[in-house]
Amino acid sequence: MVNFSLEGKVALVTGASYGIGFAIATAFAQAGATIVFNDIKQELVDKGLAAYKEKGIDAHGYVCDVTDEDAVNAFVAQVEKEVGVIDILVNNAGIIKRIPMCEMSAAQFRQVIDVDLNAPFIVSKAVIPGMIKKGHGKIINICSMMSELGRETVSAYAAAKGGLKMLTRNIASEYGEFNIQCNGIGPGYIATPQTAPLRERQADGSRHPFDAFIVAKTPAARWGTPEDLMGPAVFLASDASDFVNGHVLYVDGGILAYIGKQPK
Ligand code: NAP
Ligand code: GCO
Repeated sequence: MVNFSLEGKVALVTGASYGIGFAIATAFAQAGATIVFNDIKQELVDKGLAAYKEKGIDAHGYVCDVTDEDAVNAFVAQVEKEVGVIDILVNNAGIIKRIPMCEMSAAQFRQVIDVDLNAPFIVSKAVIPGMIKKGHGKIINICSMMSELGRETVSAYAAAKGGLKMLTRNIASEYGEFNIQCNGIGPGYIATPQTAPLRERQADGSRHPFDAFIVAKTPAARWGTPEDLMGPAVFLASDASDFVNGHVLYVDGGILAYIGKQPK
């Protein structure tokens, strides 16, 4: 029988106090996994712990900045001691800066690359040795439409998420022989705090032009929700996807398949 169960598995989802990470971790818990998450600030970890508790999930929350290699190594060692060796990693923590490229400083560009690309490298390399010892592992990198497409103001984010797609393929290539599968999820436009500025109502009550643009660009004719990512994430974390490796699963309501609305 096809096996989507995560019973007995330890799953680390980074930056999962709220938003997409929270929904993915919730789905993993519902499928039987023990949840570990981190965030940069204690207050966010506390908020996350309360939100998981409300859903009946006994999650383990830690403070850790995923860009800090020493802190990540210490965090993963602590999780292995206190909770167990990690079977599933979701590199979810991410930031975006919407700044026209010629106005963006190199420091701002580096900061986005640091969180969205360097950190998945740092966290993956911290958990892979444990996965090799266990004889299996699943790594899911949260990519983006911007792993494939560009647009005004998101040069650093697109460079990072494009790089993350290739890091995904490389981890699959390098560690597939150890029964580790590394895949990406490319969410479409999802209603979370990260995209809130793109959905703000205008002073006259009308839709933000970008909001209207995305709804028109999406065959599903709506923004995605974090819950839309739950099923795909459970699939990629479970034994059901054991021969899926180095793939990016776009969960975008059809955006990438669509040329756009024809003019009337
Ligand atoms: P979000 O609401 O902004 O949540 C991101 C989380 O990552 C926050 O909890 C944030 O904490 C945490 N984080 C940021 N930097 C961190 C660091 N250095 N160390 C640890 N945690 C850190 O974002 P989201 O929309 O749920 O997005 C989650 C992931 O999906 C991101 O990688 C994003 O790029 C990607 N994504 C989002 C969309 C979308 O439409 N929303 C689409 C495609 C891909 P703070 O609150 O403290 O910053
Ligand atoms: C933007 C958005 C996107 C999304 C997402 C798309 O400004 O264009 O924030 O980049 O968050 O990553 O998949």
